[in-house]
Amino acid sequence: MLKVHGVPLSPFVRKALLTLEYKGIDYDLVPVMPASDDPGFRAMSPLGKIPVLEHDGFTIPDSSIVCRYLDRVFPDKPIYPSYPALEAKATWIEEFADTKLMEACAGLFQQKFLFPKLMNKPTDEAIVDNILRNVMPAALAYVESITPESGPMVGDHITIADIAIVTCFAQSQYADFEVPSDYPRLKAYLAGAMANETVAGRITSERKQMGL
Ligand SMILES: N[C@@H](CCC(=O)N[C@@H](CS)C(=O)NCC(=O)O)C(=O)O
Repeated sequence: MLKVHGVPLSPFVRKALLTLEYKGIDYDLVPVMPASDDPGFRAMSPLGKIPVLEHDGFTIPDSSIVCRYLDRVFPDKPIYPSYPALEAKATWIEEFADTKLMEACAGLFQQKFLFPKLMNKPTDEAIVDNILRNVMPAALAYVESITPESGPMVGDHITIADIAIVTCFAQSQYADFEVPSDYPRLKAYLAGAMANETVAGRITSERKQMGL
């Protein structure tokens, strides 16, 4: 059985799980905390990051590499377009989501949910303020500018761009962050994306797994 090492509330683990579930591939989730110093985990993930994929004795870390590997090994319902310009666009959006958008969304999650609700640590309001004033608006403005009037982010079917964007906003939902109405295309896109069967199912499962 294919295994994913990580925890369900990690947005990068969620990216891999959404890919597996969208494609209908069975897997086991092996619980490992981020930055775990377990030697077996470090051998698979030298940077100490989750997720790690384990498949047929082969292991590989990093959600982007994992998702691309899964798309090659399980080509049904492809998530990387075959047309080069669309593939480049989808992987660029994945990169933007994994970096700038994630900084904003995961930062809010950490300060407003993880620390106060799961780790008994105080929220740093200065960090929250900086995210809301500076980091988030710039990220939202860019995503709004590339969001189509309707349909998926790139081309005519779900791609890694949708999966990478959705996992970010699934993260910021835990911090009760709502996209303001100044970003109407993104807001409409997210309403549809969050209602998608795979996405809604994943969020329900992770909440249940975490007892939330
Ligand atoms: N580029 C990596 C990022 C993964 C990542 O940052 N995972 C976080 C958890 S959400 C982690 O394991 N952090 C531990 C650390 O940075 O030490 C990917 O796409 O998988």
